Amino acid sequence: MENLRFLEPADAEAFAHDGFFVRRLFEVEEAASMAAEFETLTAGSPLSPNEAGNYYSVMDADQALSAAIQEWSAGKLSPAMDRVAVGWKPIRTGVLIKPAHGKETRFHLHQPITDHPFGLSVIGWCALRDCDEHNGCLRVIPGSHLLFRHIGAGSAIYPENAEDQKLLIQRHAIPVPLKSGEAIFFHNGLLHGAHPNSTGQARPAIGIHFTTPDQNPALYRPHGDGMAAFRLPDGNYTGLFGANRITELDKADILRTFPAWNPRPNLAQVEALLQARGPRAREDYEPLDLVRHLATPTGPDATEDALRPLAFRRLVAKIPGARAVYRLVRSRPRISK
Ligand SMILES: O=C(O)CCC(=O)C(=O)O
Repeated sequence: MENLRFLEPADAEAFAHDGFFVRRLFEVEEAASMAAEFETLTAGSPLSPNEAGNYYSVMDADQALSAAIQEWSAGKLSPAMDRVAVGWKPIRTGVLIKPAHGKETRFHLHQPITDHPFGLSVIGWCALRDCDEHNGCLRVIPGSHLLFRHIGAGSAIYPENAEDQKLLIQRHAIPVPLKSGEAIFFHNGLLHGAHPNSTGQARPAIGIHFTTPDQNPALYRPHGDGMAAFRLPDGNYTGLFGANRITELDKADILRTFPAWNPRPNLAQVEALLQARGPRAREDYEPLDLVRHLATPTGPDATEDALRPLAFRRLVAKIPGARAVYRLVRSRPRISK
């Protein structure tokens, strides 16, 4: 896994297969004292809710506050991270608080955060109070980190069709309840969201986004018909989401441009790929090409039927030379009789 390595083999295995794992990062007492320290740090400075208004975060409009939170959280997380992985490089850290009675965080997929959009990047999200489905724990779709060649501006959810999304979430999403001090580590490309907080107490969490040492922070924005990766004005994310910062990005800071890949998969395609757990999407590999032929199935056995051709292709792909023969056959013009 490039030059970032999780110390526990079981963590590395779960991360590769499902796109996440859970492990204890802080003792319960440490987590409680961090939650208290954070309250003191931010006392008298109201945090800004995120765009959806459902949690407060380091993406605070007040840049001085955002920088202070980032520094504080980095100081807490760096020593703890060394117990989980080697070869990690922090890109940003922060605190995510879902207020009492905060709404759900809708499922989404992050855009890349570095100049290597298909390089490894990971989020560590550590509960500073026990959390479950009642007070806003995260929920994820295991295996979804492999599927999408997603760069798009902001976050997205695939499939885009609302009915398909509902079914995908019903069938495949799992909650990730955590005890105070435990953390989920998940791939930046994993579909995830958070339950609402239906309690009267805020749900605090501390978070870190980290990558391999060769990557540097970048911001992706639309550019012409595609997307561009921009170098960050100060070389980091602090305060970037505060008022007006994004408009300061300059064309001179474009690191690279990319096509606007817009996969628009349907439910059958997403489910087939989830089941197949093939290699991860990357610049020169679009997993959806394997399942373009699948239409959203209807009827009780339809999903099984839809999966059959994919299972056959995967079997054939294991036979040496079969890919080349397959390509040759496919490339010959069809002659109608
Ligand atoms: O902390 C939360 O409730 C949601 C966090 C999340 O979805 C994110 O950081 O992308």
